[in-house]
Amino acid sequence: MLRENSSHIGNYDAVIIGAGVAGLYQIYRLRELGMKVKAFETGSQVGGTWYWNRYPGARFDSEAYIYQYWFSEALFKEWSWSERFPGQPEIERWLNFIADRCDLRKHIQFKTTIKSAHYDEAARLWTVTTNAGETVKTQFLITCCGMLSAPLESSFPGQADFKGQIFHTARWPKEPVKFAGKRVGVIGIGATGIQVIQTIAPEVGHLKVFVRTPQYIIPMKNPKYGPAEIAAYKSRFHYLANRLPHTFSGFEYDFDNGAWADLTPTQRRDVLERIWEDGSLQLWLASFSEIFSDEQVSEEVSEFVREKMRARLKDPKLCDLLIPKDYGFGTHRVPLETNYLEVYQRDNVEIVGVKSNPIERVTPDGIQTADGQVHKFDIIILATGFDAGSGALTRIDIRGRGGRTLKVEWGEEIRTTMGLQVYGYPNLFTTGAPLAPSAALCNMTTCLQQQVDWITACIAYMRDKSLSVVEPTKLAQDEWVEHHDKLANDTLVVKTDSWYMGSNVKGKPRRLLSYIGGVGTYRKKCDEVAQAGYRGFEMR
Ligand code: NA7
Repeated sequence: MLRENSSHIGNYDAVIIGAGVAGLYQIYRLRELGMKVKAFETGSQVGGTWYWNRYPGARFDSEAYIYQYWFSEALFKEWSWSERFPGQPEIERWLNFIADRCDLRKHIQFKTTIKSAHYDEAARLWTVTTNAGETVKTQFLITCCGMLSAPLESSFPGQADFKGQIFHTARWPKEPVKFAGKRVGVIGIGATGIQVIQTIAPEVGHLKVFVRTPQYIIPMKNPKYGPAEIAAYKSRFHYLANRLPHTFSGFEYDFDNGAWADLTPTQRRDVLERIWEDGSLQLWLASFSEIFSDEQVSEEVSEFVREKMRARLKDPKLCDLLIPKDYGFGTHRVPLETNYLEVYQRDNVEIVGVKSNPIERVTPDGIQTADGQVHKFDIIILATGFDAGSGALTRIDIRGRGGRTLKVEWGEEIRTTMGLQVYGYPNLFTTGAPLAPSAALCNMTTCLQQQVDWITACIAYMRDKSLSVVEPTKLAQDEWVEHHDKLANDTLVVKTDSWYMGSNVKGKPRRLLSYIGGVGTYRKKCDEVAQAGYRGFEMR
């Protein structure tokens, strides 16, 4: 038996949860302030999203040269990307390179999951407990858990009894999975499902794809990079570092095509065709902002994409199952793809429509639909997504002032102050959390670095003034939630069901999880708050 206190492994100025894009940068920044920092990471290595999502075909939908850290021109230039949208192994190698070059690993305890974090008001400290029962005490607790890191792994009854192999895409094994000759079922055609399906289709014996809601898509253009392309993007370091923080989505491109109403139908079409040809998320995040708010523009751009999809799918039955009809283009995530639609024309690929004939359960042999049919498989792949934004935090027992718990509070309503703090939870900072512009509507590295920089500056300010506790006021949080909702409710995004609205998780309170005012606007608001001595954040 452990003696009392024998599991206490230290006192820190700051504890960071997660060693992905945000966690690594947060360690780096707080170390610069001379703080004693410790990070905990469930994985056995750094990388976060890019450690866990090692499923076949996983790759960037952000251009590699913008999915970057901007604190060091030398580091940016030291790493050379092999293509415009590289795959997961290369991205994971890059994050390991960052961790090594910045000597960050020594601050990280791997293979450790944080189970609870309780705030002690009298001591003004958080007690953080790991899965092994170890505890640490810390003044500041900073969650860098990622927005899409709580996988929906147990989606169906009977999964444990399946005789074959069953994987959620975000818990993919490190050892290669053998697909040759196998009967494979994939559930889900979000950004993840599409990458998996287009990658494994040529390899598997037979593939059945369970499709509930059709997806708009954009064909990816992914040229390989040689010395000339690498030199060209590297020479743009300063331009990119200055530009990305100010665009709508933290990408290089922005809504620079003029107002829809000012253009003729021919001019609009020309813009759409030109942007379509770019083979990036530009059509979604930087064509016409009206697609998010104006029903008619939304319908016209949606129809433009449907037309492109029809031309490739040809078969009316495939068109019926795979082309969206009842929600607008871009009102949830638009995946990039490569020959994804053509996969359904292969002899070894079949679609099972499960909108009106839903999946009921997993049986020992396969997947049973409501009509009683059992589809037999050797391998089942769950590309069923995540409890986004809030899930990573509600899976930890986080208790703030007066014993309040985040799980209970967010079970009723998900509220934050600028996605950076939560009222009632002093000295808890969050990155990639709800009500800030993260994954849904932002190039993640842009948003996460901005949040880490803001948090670091806030802590530096407090240390400078010998203040030890910071917490948003109830009023500041109410105002932020109201502002967030006002912007959200003026858009079409709130009308579409997806993880953006939390509607993919039964019982989750409905609210747009990402701030939709734009990355540049959000940054400006955060900066104004800081410049006004952290207005709305009480310090003592
Ligand atoms: P998503 O985008 O949440 O997609 C999940 C998919 O799984 C989606 O097609 C769902 O259909 C489908 N799904 C979930 N449950 C079921 C059931 N019960 N039956 C049939 N189909 C089901 O997750 P991803 O991992 O693809 O992407 C998440 C983000 O990661 C992405 O947006 C990028 O930012 C990176 P539905 O649409 O609910 O009908």
